[in-house]
Amino acid sequence: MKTTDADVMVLDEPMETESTVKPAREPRARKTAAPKELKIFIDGKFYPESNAKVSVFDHGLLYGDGVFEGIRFYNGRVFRLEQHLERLWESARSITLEIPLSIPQMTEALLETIRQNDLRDGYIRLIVTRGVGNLGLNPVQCKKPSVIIIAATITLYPAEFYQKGLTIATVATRRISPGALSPAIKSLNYLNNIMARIEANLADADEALMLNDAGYIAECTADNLFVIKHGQIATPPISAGALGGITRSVVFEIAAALEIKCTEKNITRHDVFTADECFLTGTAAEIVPVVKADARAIGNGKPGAITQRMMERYHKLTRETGTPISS
Ligand code: PXG
Repeated sequence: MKTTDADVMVLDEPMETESTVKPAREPRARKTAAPKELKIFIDGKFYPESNAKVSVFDHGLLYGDGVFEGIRFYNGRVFRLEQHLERLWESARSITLEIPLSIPQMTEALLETIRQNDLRDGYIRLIVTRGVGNLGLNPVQCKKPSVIIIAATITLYPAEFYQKGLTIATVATRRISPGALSPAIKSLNYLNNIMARIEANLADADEALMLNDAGYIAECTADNLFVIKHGQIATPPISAGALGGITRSVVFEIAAALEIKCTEKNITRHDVFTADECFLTGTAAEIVPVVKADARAIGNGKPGAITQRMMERYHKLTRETGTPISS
């Protein structure tokens, strides 16, 4: 792929990395090298991050009109890539957004983005926007969806979260109801979750517990919730407003392998308060124990034994399975 645009990197030539770091103001010169700029994939070309830009008329920006995935890669392999792409295509189909690449083309673009950035462990943000339109919200003017792929290193949750567990607080913001917008669509419009997240911050909790309009638990702002009682695991069904999380589905698999019963059922705050154990799942968080809900200790207030077994198994799976990055 060649191009005449000076700001664009071509796929088959090595890129010259520019530094965006301003000269140090301190009198002593810094010894550390300037951080390398990421190479971002936008519609078939790679751009240095300082020059990776989209139009202000893109409806992804104007209206949150688009879909995305957050994917992780570990030890040179992309974890559950097929499942993430399937969910992306389903989200896109649901909002009548036609992804301008085939699944094999998207797979290759994604793997190439990781290679271009010389990464073995990290996080991918894959975005498909409605594309450039006019200031009206009607997407009929948007002729060409844009595909953006960012591969970066990930800032992990502090180790303390996994060792000691985190706290959650029920928030007043309800998970958006399927009659308004299906919570199963991973769209670029995350204001519902962001409002809940703000409430959790204000309540000094690590995550927000979001209920649906009927008062049952849906999920947290970027994670699914599980409770364990008498050795059995339960999580809200998709119909309660939970996203069909990829990590959630891996938990079902691990539970089956460990012969632990794991069911989808409506869960209330009462079930959380009286659970023996509780944990959250998400691509970024992986499996993380919850030890307090609305300032009440869950179980003995420490990460539970089944949760810890699930965490170990999940960790092993992420390091040993997945789509190899190298071609
Ligand atoms: N629920 C919601 C609403 C989510 O957005 C999950 C559950 C967990 O799904 P997975 O497939 O990751 O197990 C998500 C995850 C991030 C980030 O940067 C992740 C999500 C959304 C926003 C940010 O970690 N999605």
